[in-house]
Amino acid sequence: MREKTVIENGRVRTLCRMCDTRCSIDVHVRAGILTDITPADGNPVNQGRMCPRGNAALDVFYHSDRILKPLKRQPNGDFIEISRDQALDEIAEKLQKIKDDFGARAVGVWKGEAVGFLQQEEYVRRFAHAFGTPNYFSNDSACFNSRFLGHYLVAGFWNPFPDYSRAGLIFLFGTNPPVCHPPFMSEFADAKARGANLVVVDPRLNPIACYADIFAQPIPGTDGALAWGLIHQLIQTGSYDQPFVERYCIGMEEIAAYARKFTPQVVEAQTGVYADVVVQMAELIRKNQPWISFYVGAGLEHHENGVNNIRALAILACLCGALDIECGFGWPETLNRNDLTLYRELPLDKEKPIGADLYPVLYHIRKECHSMTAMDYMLGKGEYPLKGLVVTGANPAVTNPNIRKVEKALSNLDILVVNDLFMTRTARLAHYILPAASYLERSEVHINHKHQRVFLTTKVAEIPGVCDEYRLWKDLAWRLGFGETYFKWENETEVNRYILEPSGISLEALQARPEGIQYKPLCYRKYQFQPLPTPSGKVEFTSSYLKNLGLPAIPEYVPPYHLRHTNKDFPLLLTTGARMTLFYHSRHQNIERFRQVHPQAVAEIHPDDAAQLGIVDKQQVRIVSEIGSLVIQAKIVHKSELRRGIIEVYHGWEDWRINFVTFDHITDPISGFPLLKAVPVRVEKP
Ligand SMILES: Nc1nc2c(c(=O)[nH]1)N[C@H]1C(S)=C(S)[C@@H](COP(=O)(O)OP(=O)(O)OC[C@H]3O[C@@H](n4cnc5c(=O)[nH]c(N)nc54)[C@H](O)[C@@H]3O)O[C@H]1N2
Ligand SMILES: Nc1nc2c(c(=O)[nH]1)N[C@H]1C(S)=C(S)[C@@H](COP(=O)(O)OP(=O)(O)OC[C@H]3O[C@@H](n4cnc5c(=O)[nH]c(N)nc54)[C@H](O)[C@@H]3O)O[C@H]1N2
Ligand code: SF4
Ligand SMILES: [Mo]
Repeated sequence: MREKTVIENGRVRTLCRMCDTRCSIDVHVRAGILTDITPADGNPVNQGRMCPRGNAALDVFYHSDRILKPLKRQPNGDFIEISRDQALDEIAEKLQKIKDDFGARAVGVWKGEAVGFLQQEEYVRRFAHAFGTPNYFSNDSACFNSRFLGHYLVAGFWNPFPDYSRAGLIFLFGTNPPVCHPPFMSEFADAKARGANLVVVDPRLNPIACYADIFAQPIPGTDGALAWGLIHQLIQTGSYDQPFVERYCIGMEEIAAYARKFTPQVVEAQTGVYADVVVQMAELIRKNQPWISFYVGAGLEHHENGVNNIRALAILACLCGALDIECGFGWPETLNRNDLTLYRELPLDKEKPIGADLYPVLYHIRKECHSMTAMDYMLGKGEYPLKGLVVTGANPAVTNPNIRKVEKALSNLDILVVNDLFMTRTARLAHYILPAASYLERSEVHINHKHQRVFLTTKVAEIPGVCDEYRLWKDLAWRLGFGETYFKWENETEVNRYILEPSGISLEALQARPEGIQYKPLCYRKYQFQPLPTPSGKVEFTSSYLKNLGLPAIPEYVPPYHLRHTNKDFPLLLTTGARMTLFYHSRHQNIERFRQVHPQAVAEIHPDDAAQLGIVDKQQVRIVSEIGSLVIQAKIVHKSELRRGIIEVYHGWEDWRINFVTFDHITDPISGFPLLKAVPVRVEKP
């Protein structure tokens, strides 16, 4: 590898993009070699700190397994190196042929978590529409969209990062901040130091639960019943923010009537959380309102009733008056910038975006096609065929549910192109693999809505032959004949300049301020002087938009699949994906020093379940669901660490893929999210 660093010696300040938190870091360069990464000051996001994954960017950058040349699969399955020009020429030719034979919509594009969410995502969406296909897929079909929709349907927005430091009560549902969002921890500490209370609701004892005033371990998928129970308590005791509700909310009567049946006893029967604990939680809410940060994590999303459970919690936050306050359910103001997508210029709604008929809310609001339905289209079972796919920064052959089907579907494509750094499970199925640039090799605009700051990352180094995300889409677009019109910028710097144009912040100003620029002062309770961005302009406890689509207007609680369909063949519940500090989904298992800490996958099992099954610690067990099975090592945890009856397995292992066991056919009717956190299973001795 002959990397070229932007400076010969010194430090380059940029943002870490090893996760979406985006902490400020310094990358150290000595004699043209990247030698270290250290945390940098000046950015309120990380306040001079960094997590252990921060400097693993160098392990990735210099990894000996990195793909540095385009690869083409041969008929015998082997890959050979080819030139970038040959690869792009052949890819473009094949995509064009599919377009000519089957129409542009027979090609799809897929963006994963690794590349990011602003221009990185917009390049992909732009390319799709310029080519003529509406079929944009992403990891967001199983991440974040349910949380976004749950809040958006109530208030018209969602900001994923509340300012916990100013809360009197922090209420966490299904989230594990010390592992997933380490910078939240200093805010928790600040709030705790001022006497704030903490409530954690999670079937698994995650590290944050150790600091909680109340820790409740509900039956997975039942959080909606708890939310309604708390709503009922607030209404019954008259302790909600009545002036706020009267002035700014619609649907109070309907929710008051619906909430009535969720007495603490009913909540206990449904969720397993004791009735007196429900009353205690309500008391903490009453005592601290409106200064409450409610935060919902992925733990609530991966259920087939996720959006409505999250909606019920969003309503609870509004009843407390926690809407758009300093620590609450924030209404972010965005940067006035140019958007790269072409939804306005080239709308393709009539082209039948995949999944838009099944999950219209997902498509209307998120402009996202449904990745699980795409598998059927690839297998020739859709309304039209999906024949070609270009994937960047994703590893769906590990991270999507029902991967036996995913592998079959991807293998059925006429062309699969994967842009990645490594030979992943997904890349192995590709016809062409393109070497991707890591974030250290890119310069991109990032926005943090919580702090209303815009940042520009600095490209630190370049590897000959390895191209950034913009070059990938640009080079394909020019070969396909729409480069001149839609990908005219010379390079990503010119794109960055274009994105920033309307903002009044120049590229040069941002370059000079790597710690970011606040584009607008934070302003709260904006609903007092402008309508909310919902159809009615008010907080919507009832949604006529959903009603018109034939969905319940209020977030009715539907017990989870496993309670509605008890099956004695599958008496346990598999919950997947509780994150680990050192791994990021399917990433970093190839970093030796991380792998030493986590040498292999384990299935966490409650000791009483293990005893009943006659299983001992470290024994191999087979986890079996309706659709698949996986042999994995058992790890018997302490009885307080898991609710009884639950098996927990991490989802990102390349060699122990739990998504063989998870379903893609039980989905949330609003977001289309798969059931990944309460899958009925049994455990056998293999
Ligand atoms: N180190 C690391 N950090 C990450 C990631 C990573 O892979 N590694 N991934 C990033 C991404 S993309 C995401 S989306 C976020 C996710 O981050 P979080 O939103 O914090 O989600 P998880 O870590 O998956 O934590 C989910 C918790 O929900 C619990 N849970 C499961 N089912 C239920 C339920 O029905 N109800 C309740 N109340 N709890 C439940 C689980 O036991 C688990 O502790 O993390 C991000 N941060
Ligand atoms: N069972 C189960 N499944 C889940 C979840 C769960 O909790 N349980 N969580 C879901 C969630 S929340 C998410 S976000 C998804 C994530 O799923 P994916 O989007 O598939 O994310 P990763 O597995 O991290 O795959 C990222 C790929 O990008 C590559 N990569 C790394 N850096 C770069 C880069 O800079 N550029 C490019 N082009 N490629 C890069 C990596 O090598 C890796 O192969 O998984 C989902 N799947
Ligand atoms: S939390 Fe860790 S991985 Fe995420 S941006 Fe910060 S240092 Fe990087
Ligand atoms: Mo995610």
